[in-house]
Amino acid sequence: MQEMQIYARPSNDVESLKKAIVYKLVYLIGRSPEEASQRDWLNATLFAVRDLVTEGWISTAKKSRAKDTRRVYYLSMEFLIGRTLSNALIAEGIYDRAQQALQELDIDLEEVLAKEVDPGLGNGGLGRLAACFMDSLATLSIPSMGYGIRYEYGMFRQRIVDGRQIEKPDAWLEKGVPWEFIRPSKRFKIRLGGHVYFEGKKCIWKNDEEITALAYDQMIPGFENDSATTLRLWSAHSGSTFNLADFNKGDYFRAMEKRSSSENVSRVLYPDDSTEAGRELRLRQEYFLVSASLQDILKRHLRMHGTFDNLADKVAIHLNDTHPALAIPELMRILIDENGYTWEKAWQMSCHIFSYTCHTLMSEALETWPVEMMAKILPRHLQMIFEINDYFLEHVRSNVTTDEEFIRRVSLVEEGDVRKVRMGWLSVVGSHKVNGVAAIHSDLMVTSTFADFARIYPERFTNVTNGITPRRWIAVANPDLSTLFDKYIGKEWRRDLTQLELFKKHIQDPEVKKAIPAIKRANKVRLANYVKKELGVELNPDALFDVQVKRIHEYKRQSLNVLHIVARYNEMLANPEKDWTPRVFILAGKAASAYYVAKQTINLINDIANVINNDERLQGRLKVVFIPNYSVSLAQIIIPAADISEQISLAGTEASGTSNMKFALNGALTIGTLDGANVEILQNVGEDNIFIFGNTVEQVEELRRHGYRPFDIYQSDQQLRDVIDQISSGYFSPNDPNRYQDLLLNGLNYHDYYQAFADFRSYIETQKAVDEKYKDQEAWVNSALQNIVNMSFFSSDRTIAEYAEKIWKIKPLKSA
Ligand code: 475
Repeated sequence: MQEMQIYARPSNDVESLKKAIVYKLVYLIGRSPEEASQRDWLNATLFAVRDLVTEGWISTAKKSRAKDTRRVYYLSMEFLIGRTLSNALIAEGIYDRAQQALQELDIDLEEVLAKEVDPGLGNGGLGRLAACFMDSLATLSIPSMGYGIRYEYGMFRQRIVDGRQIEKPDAWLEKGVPWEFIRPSKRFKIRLGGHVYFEGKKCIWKNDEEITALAYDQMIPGFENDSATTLRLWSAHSGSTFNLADFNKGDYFRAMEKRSSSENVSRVLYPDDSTEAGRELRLRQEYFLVSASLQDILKRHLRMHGTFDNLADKVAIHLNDTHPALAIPELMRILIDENGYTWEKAWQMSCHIFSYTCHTLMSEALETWPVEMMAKILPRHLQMIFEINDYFLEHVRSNVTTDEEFIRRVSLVEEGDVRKVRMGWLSVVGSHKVNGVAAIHSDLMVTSTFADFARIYPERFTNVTNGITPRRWIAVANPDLSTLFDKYIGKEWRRDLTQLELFKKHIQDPEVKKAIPAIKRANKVRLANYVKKELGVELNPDALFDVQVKRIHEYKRQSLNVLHIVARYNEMLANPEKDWTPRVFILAGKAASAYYVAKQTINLINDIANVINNDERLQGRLKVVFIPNYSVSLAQIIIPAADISEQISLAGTEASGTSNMKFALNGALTIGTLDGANVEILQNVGEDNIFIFGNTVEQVEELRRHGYRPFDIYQSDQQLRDVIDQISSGYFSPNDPNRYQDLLLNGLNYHDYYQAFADFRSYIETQKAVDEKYKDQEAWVNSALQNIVNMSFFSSDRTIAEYAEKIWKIKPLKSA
């Protein structure tokens, strides 16, 4: 059929935008401008801007089909994409025009932007990384697609009541999502349960449950490149399918009743960061994502090629951690059972197709599934995993070692009271590349978690250091800094962060040296206003803003931060006349709902804040705030306002960290351990521009080997002892003096698994160096500038270019 171009790209001048917005308001939303609410204006603007992106999106897909090059599918249980409108306006290069269009309609763009829901479809770093990656895939025009789950309820909303975390459901869909496209024709049946039997050599899986997966698409616009990639999120639908077993038994009513329960599979995001409870619903969710995505990928491939013979040439599938690792046995099953491929051929294709990123080193975070549970839900997949295991162990025995201890360790099935499938092992065995997310993490990966596998497959392991998108984390979050860059080096840094090299020429320019602290101060005022409005606490924008924002977890050591705050409080009271650098400590983050210690930590921070903020002897020189409900949109306000970025995890525990990069790029100085990407930040900014403290990985291990005794440190360090005694005596919780006994005595004094006491002294001393440096504003601004201009390595565009070249073997689509 001859191609018809019967649609025209809408114009994006101010006048056209204005018309388009009003048109959407009236004809799509059904409101007149006079009666429209802010949300109506937001939605009208979103619809109008969506139109601008759509044409480039359609033509990107067309181009990609025509070129027929390899494409990458990024499978992730989480995508924390953040608000879409501001990002889209910047990608389309029409922020100012949209602002003016709305202004002419008497509407304030900033106010409208703040109305957008921030979909919380992720827990933390892993989910946000996936979102930065989508942005970079689009900007680099890499043939790609993201697949995830459209959870009805995302990450819980966090409220703080009497200092404690309360979780509230996040019903983000209720207000409508104008940015998405529902795809009623993209629906797939997801089969679950039942049993397996053989007909001759052919294996048949007779399932007894069916769910329908329905696709919702979001465009991810590239930066001013007329192209966009797709994020396809699956929603569970009972549709017209039923529990077949019940239906066949003639139990119509029960079959109907189960319809809504089958939709449970996409009901809610698991609010756990790094530790999984091994719950059945989670396993079903993982398979739901995998099965729907693979059916979609394979159908597309078959439509284009009519055969799967060349599947591995055309398809790369990336596993964002082990959560979608069932894709490996699922692809094997489809190729063998449904398409008659031999085991060897299917395995060869599969290994070529899959690659896997590991995001953690903590052994408790490595996913395993009880064999029994898997047998019930995915009987054929379990069988396939056993077959993969036999094949793999045979390979090990004949090529590596016959040591049975070794074999037992690397087996995909953990033996014991409860036999379990090890998803990390499965991911390594079934992928051609496995990467860690920062240099130190990738090194540790091959010497600890995957040491045995590194012996079996030495060429398989590699590093790709994480990155962040400069579009959202500078252009959207820090408009004043963007304007400064634009003035000196033009606009291209948004697409190519190495352009910051050009800015190096200007860092001695007196105007730049004046602009940097002025921009920082304005961002601090913006945050202070937010805090005043939300918490009623007054912050002094001339104080040093010291920020730790991330999930609350013992290994991230918010507790160490707390120890320092209390130590400082005591010192200030003891020496009130001293020339104290005024400080504001800002913390935010969610605790997994069942994570007692993390919740206690939040309570403690709030209790301490309450005492300190009301202690007039401090003369306002010390403030502590815990900002509730940390999210992408809050990060956009908090991070550009930071002077100090707290990255204080125990060395060897934080795989990479990504907020560390966002802070530094926005001109904060890091106080951090030699952990995760901090190590590479140090290499890039130089040791004069970062505050490194604490034990190294080697020292941490040495302490563990020789019996770490936190109580000895407590006894020998008077300042630490005072702090601990003060907290445990109920100084900060007078109505409940024993509140922190558990946390302190059992948690820290006797175990202190994450060695906060061991790093306490060095942390305190380093914090003093921070104070001193802040007094010398010129030195501080110089260091801030060194941080900013040396961050280009940490652009997610660099990260994605590395994945594309080293792992996926995919080239960008050249614009035609
Ligand atoms: C690391 N989330 C960061 C970041 O690579 C790293 C785990 C289980 C279930 C649900 N979510 C998770 C994570 O493991 C996670 O967010 N990991 C983080 O990935 C990106 O920068 O160091 O902790």
